[in-house]
Amino acid sequence: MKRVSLALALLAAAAPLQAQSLLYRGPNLGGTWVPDPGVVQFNFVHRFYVADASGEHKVTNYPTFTFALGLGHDLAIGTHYGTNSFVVRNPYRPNETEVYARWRVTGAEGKQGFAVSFTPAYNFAAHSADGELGVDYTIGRLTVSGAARGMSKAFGIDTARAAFAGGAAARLTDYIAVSADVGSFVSPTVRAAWSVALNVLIPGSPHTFSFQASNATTSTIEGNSIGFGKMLYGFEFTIPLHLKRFSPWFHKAPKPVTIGGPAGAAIAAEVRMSSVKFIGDSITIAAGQAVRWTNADPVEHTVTFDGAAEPGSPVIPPNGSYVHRFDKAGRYSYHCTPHPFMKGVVIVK
Ligand SMILES: [Cu+2]
Repeated sequence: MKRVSLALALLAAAAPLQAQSLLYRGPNLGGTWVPDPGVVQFNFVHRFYVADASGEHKVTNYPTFTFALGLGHDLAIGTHYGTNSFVVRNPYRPNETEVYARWRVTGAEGKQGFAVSFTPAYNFAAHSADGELGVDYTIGRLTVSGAARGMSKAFGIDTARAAFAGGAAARLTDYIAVSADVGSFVSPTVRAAWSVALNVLIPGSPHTFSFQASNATTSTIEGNSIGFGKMLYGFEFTIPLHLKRFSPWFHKAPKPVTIGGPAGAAIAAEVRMSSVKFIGDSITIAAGQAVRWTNADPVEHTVTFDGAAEPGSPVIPPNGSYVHRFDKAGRYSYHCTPHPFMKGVVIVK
């Protein structure tokens, strides 16, 4: 039983900090991911090739921006915007916008077993109603994915078409994965799309990053199904934005909290952290007295002593304060870890 709970704890630790990780899907698969409620997911795919025929090494770029908002109940709405698309060529429309909704019927990212989602979409460049049924199966460190896609007017041509895609992502460690996929139209008149990637979870952050090679120019349902004549290199970066983080814009200052503060210490001096400065940057107290730092800024600060003279504070949130008692005479210089240019000194006599 103990062993089982330890294994479960390890599994939980291995899961990424936030949903929507490149460690669980191939570059050209929409996957089954849905952002957590109140989270805006911003993903940025950037691919390019270098034309050296003219000797000028011209770089041509193929970016796709993804924005998706988690609505709760495994629902999301989102958009893909590709600014150099080859999906609609006649008449040529380089800018491709797709809006979509997604409903994850079952499963969750990183959870063992099946995950299934439906993604109805509309492609404004092609004037096409598109859709994808995505299925993932995760077993241990491997996730296998498949997608069935339908389009009412793919490429802006008045013919309904279907495409299929499949791929896999293998997590070599908790932080590194390799993935690959291929997508093709049924009875294809166009080139199939493929991709391979090396994916990393950036430690201590909710971000994932991939280095990739592919022949697809955009990350829409249509773009993920059609290859381009050239091999493109590039990357994807995933950024979850918690809307809660922006609440200070709309609400009063958060409740005051005090960190540290040994019982019975007489507070002999106050230091305000304001405008990214320590106001009262040099103070003198007697041994056994305490100093209180109060954060009047909307960002987090720390009181970190140089050369580890004293333990120092954890992160002090906006409106938070930190109390520290100095028992020995000396000169204690300190700074803020996120803002090393914030400096101060406590002189204890
Ligand atoms: Cu600071």
